[in-house]
Amino acid sequence: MAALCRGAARLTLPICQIRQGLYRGYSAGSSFQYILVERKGQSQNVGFIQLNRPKALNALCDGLINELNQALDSFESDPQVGAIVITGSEKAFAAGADIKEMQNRTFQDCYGGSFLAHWNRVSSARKPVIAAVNGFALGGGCELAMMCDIIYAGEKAQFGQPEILLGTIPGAGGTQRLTRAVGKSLAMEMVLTGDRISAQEAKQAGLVSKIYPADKVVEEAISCGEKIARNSKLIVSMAKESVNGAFELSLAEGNKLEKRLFYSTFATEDRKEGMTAFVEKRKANFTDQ
Ligand code: CO8
Repeated sequence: MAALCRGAARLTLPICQIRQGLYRGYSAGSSFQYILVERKGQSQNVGFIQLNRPKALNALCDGLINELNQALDSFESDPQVGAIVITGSEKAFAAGADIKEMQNRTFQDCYGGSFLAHWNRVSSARKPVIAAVNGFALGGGCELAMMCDIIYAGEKAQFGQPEILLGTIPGAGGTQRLTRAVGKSLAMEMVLTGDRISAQEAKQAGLVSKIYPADKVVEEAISCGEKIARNSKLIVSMAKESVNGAFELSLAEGNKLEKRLFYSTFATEDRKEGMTAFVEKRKANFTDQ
């Protein structure tokens, strides 16, 4: 399937090096074709994934998604990494699922083969994931950004769900996450017309949390990742789980989940350390225990 993808650069990193946290640069003959992977930040504690299929505006072919999932698995199991940033290029975060790869699919292929069922790996990440979006975030690209926990946008970013113009509908959460993020009227308008919204409109509607000049978005996303990674990874995961509960549960159930997780923090060393450090007027030294 990966062979179907076109327009990828061949700068890659071996996954084993990512696991060991040993890499400092790119290495020949390594396993990634469609993404670039590094650890960033002063303490090398932010996992960084750059979609790198420039000729196809980072269209999300099957091979790219497989690599993205592998990189996420590696960062999730790397104890040094406390947050992950996903970005694209200045022209495109991602212009959607690969239309050329989908063009000749039949219903039987899709349904029988659970087509693109592995697309939602980002949404099951336990570590926080920040999307740094420049340029087009369309269709599956917008859906990918919305699977992340925080979206930072460049001033010229554009978000859209143009599937309707292709005779189909969003299939990776677009109708659901967009509606929760921006409300029914704007989501309907975007999904039914295929019209895009600007970064400024996306910010106003609550889809993105911050806008920066295009050349600053990635560094700001990394800096946000570093800020998160300075906290206890254990407690950060609990906080993330609790916020995500708001999308799945009733208010009463969500509040119960929050309370259980809040109580659970009292079983951790990091909660003790955090409060002791405050009382002793010093900086907390979290150990993720
Ligand atoms: N798939 C494949 N190739 C693409 C895609 C894409 N989504 N988008 C751009 N490309 C390719 C173009 O074909 C072109 O390649 P080539 O040079 O070989 O012809 C190259 O990228 C550059 O594109 P353009 O020449 O079109 O560049 P422009 O700057 O003129 O236009 C646009 C940029 C506006 C982004 C335009 O390329 C465009 O409209 N792209 C398609 C956007 C789109 O419709 N996205 C939605 C795709 S469907 C989808 O995402 C469904 C997800 C469902 C997930 C289901 C999971 C279960």
